[in-house]
Amino acid sequence: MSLPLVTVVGAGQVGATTAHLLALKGLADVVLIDIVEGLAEGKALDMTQAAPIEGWRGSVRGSTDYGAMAGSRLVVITAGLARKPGMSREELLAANAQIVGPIAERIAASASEALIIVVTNPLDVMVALTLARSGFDRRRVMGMAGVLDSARLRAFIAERLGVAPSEVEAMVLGSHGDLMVPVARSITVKGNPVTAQVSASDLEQLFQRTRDGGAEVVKLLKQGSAFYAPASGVVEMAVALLKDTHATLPVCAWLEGEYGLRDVCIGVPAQLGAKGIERIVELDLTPSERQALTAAAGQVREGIKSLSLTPKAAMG
Ligand code: A3D
Repeated sequence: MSLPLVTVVGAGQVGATTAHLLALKGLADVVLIDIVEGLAEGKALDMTQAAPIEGWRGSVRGSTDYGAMAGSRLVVITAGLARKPGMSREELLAANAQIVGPIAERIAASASEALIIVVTNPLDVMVALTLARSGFDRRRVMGMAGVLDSARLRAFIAERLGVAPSEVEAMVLGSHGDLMVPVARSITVKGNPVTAQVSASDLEQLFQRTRDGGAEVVKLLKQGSAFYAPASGVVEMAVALLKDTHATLPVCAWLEGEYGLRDVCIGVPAQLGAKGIERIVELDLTPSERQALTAAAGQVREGIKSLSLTPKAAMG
């Protein structure tokens, strides 16, 4: 049976780790693309030489040519800058829009049937930009952040309670970073509500550590930012899309009235399958969670406005 083709644009930390995981898990033939001459080719060659040891059967190719993505079932956008010290949110947004906008157009030209997962920050605005510039239907364009934020929270809760991380379930919605919205009632440990096992103040501390999860890694690394867990987050979404599992995961999606929000991209639970987002799942939120989601959407809307993406353009 042939494997689906997945292209990862950006062969940096997140992109290369994503390509490696996709190959290692036997999920896809992978094309890795980067503008830096030799970078994607070199990393792809290195991974290819691991295949006999690891026993995966897919191929990994590297290129500087966007045409190499032709025929992709899925394209993952990781190209762009991470926020550097002293760089404002607006500066990051403007710089990455210059990178992501043209890539979205190239995807529409070379892989017009593909689904797209965006990873580049600021995530929610980059998803809206990709939607606008690719002209794709909103079901086919989504962002990865909620899976990562949920995984961070699950890891911290598991550590606190001394249980396996896989025994903790959690759903984090909203915007990536400060404006994330953890849904306390969705959190279970071995199937039981976390609220029965962790006090409200301890839980709030774990939420705050999750909000600061990326910054905590950056502070330790001193250079660059998190990439192992982000790549795992992308691959969890890719499995649902490529294997048509109908899994419900928190993803950044364009809303048209769900959660009382429209014309904005924000993290919400969505059922994923071969056609992309099959359904946005509306959880019963508390008034404060709903308020936090609306506040996060407000900030994303400001970013969308700064790129002059009108709602109409954003839906292509
Ligand atoms: P890094 O290791 O710098 O890789 C970025 C790569 O993009 C580099 O190799 C560049 O050469 C390449 N690139 C730049 N412009 C282009 C282009 N036009 N076409 C192809 N390749 C290009 O960064 P990283 O991998 O650590 O992070 C990549 C992005 O993901 C950043 O914006 C991060 O902030 C973001 N990120 C988001 C999350 C989320 O959870 C949303 C997590 C981790 C990283």
